[in-house]
Amino acid sequence: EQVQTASGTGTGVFVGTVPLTTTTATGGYSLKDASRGGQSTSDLKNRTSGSGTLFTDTDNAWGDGTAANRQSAAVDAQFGAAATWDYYKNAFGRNGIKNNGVGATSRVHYGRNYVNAFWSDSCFCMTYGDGANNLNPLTALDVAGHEMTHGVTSATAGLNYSGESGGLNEATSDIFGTMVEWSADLPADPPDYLIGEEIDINGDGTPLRYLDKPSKDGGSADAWSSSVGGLDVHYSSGVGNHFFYLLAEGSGAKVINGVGYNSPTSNGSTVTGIGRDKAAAIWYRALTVYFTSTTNYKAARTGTLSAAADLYGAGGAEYNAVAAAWSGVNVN
Ligand code: ASN
Ligand code: ZN
Ligand code: CA
Repeated sequence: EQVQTASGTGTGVFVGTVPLTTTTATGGYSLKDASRGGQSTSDLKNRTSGSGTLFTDTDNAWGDGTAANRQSAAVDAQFGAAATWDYYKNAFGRNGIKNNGVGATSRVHYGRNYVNAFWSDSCFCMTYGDGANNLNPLTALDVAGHEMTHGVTSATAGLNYSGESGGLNEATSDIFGTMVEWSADLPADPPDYLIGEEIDINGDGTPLRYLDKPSKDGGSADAWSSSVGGLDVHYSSGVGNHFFYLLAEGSGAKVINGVGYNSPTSNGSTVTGIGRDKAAAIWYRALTVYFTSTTNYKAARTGTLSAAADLYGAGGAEYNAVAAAWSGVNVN
């Protein structure tokens, strides 16, 4: 049977109005993207298991921007999966999470009042709760990129999800979730170095995490210490997130897209950034060539230096910036 792709439009809770590649189905369309490995989104209908029901629509105009419309969160999830697919393809030539052309599925409306989202290797899927009051879904673009990147990490370095390797696993998801947001560059979600700022999970406008100064979340580490491996992986990730911000943007204060950042180094040194695209390329090469399941922060320094040497030359400006950024988070 021939798959007929169609050009739809969706209005998500967070992504605004965006194009969606869909599939013609009996009586209309299904939310499945044959141009990106068959990625699709299904409705769990507040259950916590099963593959849910594939979203369908009669006119190929999906969602209305409100969380009360069941399709709106699905638009966010489906667009997030597409943007993440496109980021890995365009930046690194990676053809899906496993680099085999196969797309992942997304499930929305998991349980009730569930304030989280997660990746699962076993279903090769991302799952999103509807958050507080069941009307605040966790489907922001950086979160979609974060969750899907857990699949990439699992398919490559396989960083164990505890101790320092767990912090590196989480940082990898925050770094590429951020890169997905920058690559999509949506008017409805201007890119930044914050995670989950669109969700307002704390009810006071603050994001889940800050890459420039991770301790602003009240728990994350700004720099390495011998106790960092004992923290929750969403806090030990701060060392890697702060390294990435310093490498991309440099130390000190600046305003980007109207958001103020201030990123002091732990040793008082000044770091000059090399830009986020080069910083991401170095992290991606380290993840896919040098990191293993047991890589710790000291080994991440070595691996990213090797990656920088491969890509830009040993002893060049990029290589030296990697060394300086790690020293700026006390990884020596
Ligand atoms: N949203 C969380 C994450 O992806 C779920 C978890 O704790 N693993 O990190
Ligand atoms: Zn995560
Ligand atoms: Ca963000």
